[in-house]
Amino acid sequence: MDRNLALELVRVTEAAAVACGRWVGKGNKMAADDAATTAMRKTLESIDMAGVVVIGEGEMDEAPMLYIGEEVGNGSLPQVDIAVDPLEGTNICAKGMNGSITTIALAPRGGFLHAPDMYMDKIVVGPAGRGSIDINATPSENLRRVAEAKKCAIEDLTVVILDRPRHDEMIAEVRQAGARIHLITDGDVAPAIACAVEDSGIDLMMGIGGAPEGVLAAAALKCMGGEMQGRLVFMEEQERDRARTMGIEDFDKVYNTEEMAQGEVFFAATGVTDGDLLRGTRYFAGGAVTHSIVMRSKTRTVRFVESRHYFDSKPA
Ligand code: VTB
Repeated sequence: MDRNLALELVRVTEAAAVACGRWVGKGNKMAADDAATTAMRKTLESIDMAGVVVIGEGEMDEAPMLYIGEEVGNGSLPQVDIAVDPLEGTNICAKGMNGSITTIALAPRGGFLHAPDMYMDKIVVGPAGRGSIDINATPSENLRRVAEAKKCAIEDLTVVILDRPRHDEMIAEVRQAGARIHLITDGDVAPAIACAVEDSGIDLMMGIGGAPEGVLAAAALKCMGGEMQGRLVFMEEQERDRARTMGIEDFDKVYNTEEMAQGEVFFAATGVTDGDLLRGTRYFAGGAVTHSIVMRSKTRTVRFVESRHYFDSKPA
């Protein structure tokens, strides 16, 4: 695939961030999400690809845009699958808190796990911890192994966990083991990626979050040489039926990074509000500054891109 697709994708996440960044702190998560989705869809139109959304805003009847099955791009080759979360962390954005991003990933047709909109148990480490995690082991055992792999003390590790009652036991165990914790209110894609950035200050992410978000994180981690394991968490029978229709047969399967994102994968994300991974979008008279990460798995070059957008010389 043409490597310049990476630059096309970062244009998409930048446009979404500049659009939804206007809604930061305004208490209206729907409007923020809508702004990001509209901008993303518009920017996608001109890209040379025949894309199909496989991770998106929902089904056609529940999402007006970027729904699962929607065709994006100008229809020319290559044939690709698209995973999007136009605004990951809508609540964070609406409250003006840390950690919201706009994000998109691309794989050859059939490359992404078609994860239903349900929960996934996840564990993530960066390249230095690769091969040392096991989602079936206890949190303390995982911490012990990652500390060994990273040649540091457990006390030196920082783990990101979504602040939810379902994680109370895990949080207690991680504290008992001696690691530092960064609790987040929402948005587990950016911190998963931060695990693979050497100096981000984040070493692991653990716990139950969204399955679609898991696939996006896996795409990014693949590009960075990190590792993720994920297992779907079924809360009700209906979800099993739904998973079946999406081609999932083994409900206990542990998916590794490669199984969630196969082939040559591209990934881009832009900060909406400040976070561990990216700075948020800032505005100045007549323009905005965005901070993004963009990469592809083939070469594993990780680019952080700061862009200055001047509104008077751009189409609306
Ligand atoms: C998860 C997480 C997301 O929403 O889906 C979470 O992966 C929802 O979890 O990043 P709860 O049902 O416990 O609220 C996000 O935080 C934001 O979309």
